[in-house]
Amino acid sequence: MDNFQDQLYTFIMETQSMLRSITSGRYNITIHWHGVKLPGYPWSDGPEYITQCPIKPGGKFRQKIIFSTEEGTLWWHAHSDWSRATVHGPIIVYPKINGAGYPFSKPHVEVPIVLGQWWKKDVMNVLQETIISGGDPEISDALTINGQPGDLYPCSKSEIFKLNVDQGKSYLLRIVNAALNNILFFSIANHNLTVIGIDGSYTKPLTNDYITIAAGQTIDAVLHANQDLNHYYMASRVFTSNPSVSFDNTTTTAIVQYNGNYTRSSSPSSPQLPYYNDTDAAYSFLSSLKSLADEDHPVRVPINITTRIVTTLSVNAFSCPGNRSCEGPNGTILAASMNNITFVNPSIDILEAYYKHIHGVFGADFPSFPPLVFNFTAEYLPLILEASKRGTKVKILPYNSAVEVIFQGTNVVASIDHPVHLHGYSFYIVGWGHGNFDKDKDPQKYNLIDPPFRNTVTVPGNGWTTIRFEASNPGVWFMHCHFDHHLVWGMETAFIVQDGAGACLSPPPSDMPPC
Ligand SMILES: [Cu+2]
Repeated sequence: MDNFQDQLYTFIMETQSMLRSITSGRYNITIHWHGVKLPGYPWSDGPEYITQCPIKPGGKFRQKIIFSTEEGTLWWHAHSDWSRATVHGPIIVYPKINGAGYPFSKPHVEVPIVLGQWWKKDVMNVLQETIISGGDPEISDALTINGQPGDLYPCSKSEIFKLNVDQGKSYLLRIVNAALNNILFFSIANHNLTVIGIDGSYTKPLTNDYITIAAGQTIDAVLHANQDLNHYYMASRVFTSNPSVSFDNTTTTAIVQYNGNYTRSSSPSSPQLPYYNDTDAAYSFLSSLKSLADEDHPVRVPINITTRIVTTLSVNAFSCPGNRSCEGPNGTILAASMNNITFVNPSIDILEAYYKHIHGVFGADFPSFPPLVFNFTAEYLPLILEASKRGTKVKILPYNSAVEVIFQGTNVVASIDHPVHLHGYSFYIVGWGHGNFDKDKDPQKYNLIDPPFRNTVTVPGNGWTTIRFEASNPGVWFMHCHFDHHLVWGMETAFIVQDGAGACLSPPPSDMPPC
């Protein structure tokens, strides 16, 4: 599998590409094109048991990747087990050749910056141990920048990633958070970053001395090499609103090194990263991001909502199966849910079952409202709330529905931030807040003018977020927490968007991997 890592695909907007995945590893695999909308063609989307069955070792599968409105940095990654820890890389979509071009002065150089997470152990064993123990996953041994942990860990000094820059030039950093279960702060000593795009969509320029980027998200940011000739650290570490849940508390570094003849300081200066539980720093950055919203990049927020879904995001706990004690709280086995449904993978993929009208694979009754209403963010909650219901439930959306989803984080078992990713769409993030969503007061503060347009949204621990999108892309589209342990625990569902006038689900290719 290692030969996939960090392969870079670049695309011009509105092209279609064919890529053939041939596995030579020991594990099943699927590949997801994160943020690519694949209009009417979920067959290439990748999540195992949602839109395809996995490619078995030695198997082949040709994926057609259809681009539409994406522009900027996206990424691709494995979407089976935890193989995306190493099987991933950036996707760069350039503006159309005769189109509007970049909505900012074109940087001199562009550089992918892929943030990752690394275990000394085979990550597949970490997954197996997590499933068997029922507890939190073993924390990673390192965070990485472009595959290297950097100077603050043993063994990385000679191979630390170095970005050599010319004074006076600008560098477009195409930043991907490929970590399995972290939200990260990232910063460069003595330099600001000017964010110009997120998740393959342009933003109003936002200059800051750090960024917050959740697992699954991408950020395009311009670095101006406008400081004294020297060398400077770039660094990244975890943000978590709940440090009582164990996390990798290390810091990864790389170096920005100015070209020229000069005497360097003995060691590079370090950036001031926000503290790991600095919730204000994390969310003030995220809520400062606005869509560009100009003539060439119009904003179309759905206004007259036809489908409203309120869903909780919870960590859950079941009693340990068999006569043993699991490593979850009080000997339980940890799980997770949306609207109290802990998602169970079906034996054949949902897309095939939907397309071929095979019954008994999934239920279409994902609740539109939390089945149990309580004070979701109360400090103490009765233990009886910890158990969820297992099921394979999806939500059917009529074509062109104007959809609003309100995610409500809960304090069941433990509150934590959840980066929720929707396949097949980007959505407008119209509002967010700490505590319980207030259906009367909070919508009055929605941003319907220039909200950020993303494919992955960070829902605050013990907080809420509202997204809106128009269901104009027929198919089966997965929605899940992008922390891979929460995904394994069941924090997911899928939308089935029905066909409509002029937009239909395409037939499958002939080489879909068999179940
Ligand atoms: Cu989560």
